[in-house]
Amino acid sequence: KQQESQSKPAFSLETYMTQKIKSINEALDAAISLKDKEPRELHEAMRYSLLPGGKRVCPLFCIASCELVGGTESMAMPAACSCEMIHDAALIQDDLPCMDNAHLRRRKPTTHKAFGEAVAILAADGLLALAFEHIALYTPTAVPPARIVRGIGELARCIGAQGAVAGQVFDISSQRESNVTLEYLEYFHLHKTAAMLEGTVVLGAMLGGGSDEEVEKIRSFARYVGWGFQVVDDILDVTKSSQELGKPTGKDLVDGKVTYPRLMGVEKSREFAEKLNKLALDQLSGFDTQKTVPLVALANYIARRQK
Ligand code: GRG
Repeated sequence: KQQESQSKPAFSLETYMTQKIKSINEALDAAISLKDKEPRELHEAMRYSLLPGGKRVCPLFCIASCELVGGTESMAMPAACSCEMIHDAALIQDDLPCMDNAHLRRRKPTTHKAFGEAVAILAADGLLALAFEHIALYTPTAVPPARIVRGIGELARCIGAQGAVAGQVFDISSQRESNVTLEYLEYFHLHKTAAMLEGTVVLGAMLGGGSDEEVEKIRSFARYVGWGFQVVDDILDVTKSSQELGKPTGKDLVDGKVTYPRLMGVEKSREFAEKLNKLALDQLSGFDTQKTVPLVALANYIARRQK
């Protein structure tokens, strides 16, 4: 009995996410305060796109992977905020009239609808630059500078012209392509969606002091999770309305978009998402099982989410 009462309570993803998201939102709020900031409208637009409403998937994974390899939340928090800044910069651009032309995101007008196109583009530039400034200046001194430099390099590579930017280019071309194959979908989702998550977790693991072998396992884990995220996203697009999902609405270009359910049907897509989740979890098999609990729970949440 005494032993039972002393044993650790079961892990609750809900409690974990609530606590971490609260800290992440507070850190983001502080990172982008409006105090003494000019031009005012630009900073308001940056804040507008950054503040609450999103699932905070990138920051959660960044912190969890840092903790998996023995690091702490505070070591990863500035980097976690930076990953959210980059994610939100990409969302601003993705919603622009020249891309998806979305009117609503996170149940609010998209940034270009609220602030105009020019300010929205500049707010995305501002967020992207601030992201790198923020990791460089605010990562605690407990993290050796060499880890920070390596992590920044990885993150930049994953979101750049060999990563998320390439994925976005392929996404746009796929809307004009009549013969989109599964291989093509895999390529652009690994770049467009998975690369951002890859950069996020690799950065977290590097800051936490993960060995090269650990970092590579976590990288591989993130690629499967990110890929699965997109498969589930495609399934939810056909099974739920945009309103229910709080997803961007008013998109011009999605109608002709090739998705997993279009190519393999909803049931097979669900099986495929489960398979990717299993492959993701397999990558964590060499780690201490206790320490993998948050990442495993986050991966299951991505694979089984309803929004
Ligand atoms: C690196 C700034 C930058 C740009 C790269 C525009 C672009 C080029 C890439 C687009 C990448 C993109 C928008 C991918 C979609 C990623 C995705 C899964 C979005 C939905 O994310 P959720 O559901 O959104 O996590 P919330 O609102 O919860 O944060």
